[in-house]
Amino acid sequence: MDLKQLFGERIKSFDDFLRSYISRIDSPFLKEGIEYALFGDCKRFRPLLVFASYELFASDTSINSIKKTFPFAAAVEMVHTYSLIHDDLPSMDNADMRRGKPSVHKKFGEGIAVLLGDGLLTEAFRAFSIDDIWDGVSRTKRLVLSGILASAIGFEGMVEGQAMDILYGKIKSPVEKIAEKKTAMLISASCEGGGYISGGKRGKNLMRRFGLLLGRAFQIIDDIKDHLSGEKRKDEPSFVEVFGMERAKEIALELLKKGEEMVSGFRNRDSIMNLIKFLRDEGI
Ligand code: GRG
Repeated sequence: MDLKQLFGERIKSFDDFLRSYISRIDSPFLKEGIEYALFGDCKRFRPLLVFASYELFASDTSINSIKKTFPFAAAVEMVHTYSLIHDDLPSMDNADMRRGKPSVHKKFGEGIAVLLGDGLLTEAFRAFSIDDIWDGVSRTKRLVLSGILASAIGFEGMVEGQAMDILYGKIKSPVEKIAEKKTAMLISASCEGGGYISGGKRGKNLMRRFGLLLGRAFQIIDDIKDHLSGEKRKDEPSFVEVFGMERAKEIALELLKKGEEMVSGFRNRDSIMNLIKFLRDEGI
């Protein structure tokens, strides 16, 4: 399943927004790196989740209506990109390639890569306070949205998960917990925020739980793919290693099925169903 084919209009429109957003950033020394990191061979999976979650509770599902979520989706994508830049560093996962090209530290050096990650994380939160990029999302709602994102990625979320991952050689935390924090919480925040913009509290709560299911499945499927391609790092937590290939697949399928059941009663479910299907086809 090709996400670009399915969601081409959304991805293009979102990428235009992101380009225009970063064009306003006055940072002559880092500008090239910001663009390099944010664009490339990538899926925009988290932004697509924001849009699809918004759609579930929205009466108008046109691209114009979906644009309301672009600033939040951009914040999510900037956070995700920061996490990839830092994760690729030699002191973390030590990856040479990312998004179809040399990783950011390979291209610009480690110091600049650290700063680009720092800057993207900061910029993500600045976005919530820039009035003219938000259309019809109140400041109060933006405060809630920034809280959703912050709670998912800090010491109680992604950063803690990354610490558990790094320390796995010494302290074997449960793989379920690592996946939840390192991967699922940001995916869940994407769904929660999208659901909140159109569906208020109900959308927020339902999509947070939905996103956790999907996020856990995302990590298991990544473990399966890594295992099949032989790319697994030594001492890296892996569902395949802990549960075996067959059971890991079963767990991922069960999570996706539960997610499907949660949204199956919605009229505007096509996009979210397609994203679930995309994950299912990816690894299994
Ligand atoms: C450095 C604080 C810090 C955290 C790192 C990167 C990270 C947290 C965790 C990685 C979790 C994860 C999602 C692992 C799977 C690896 C993977 C496929 C990541 C890339 O996400 P995609 O596939 O990438 O959505 P694109 O480039 O399409 O956005």
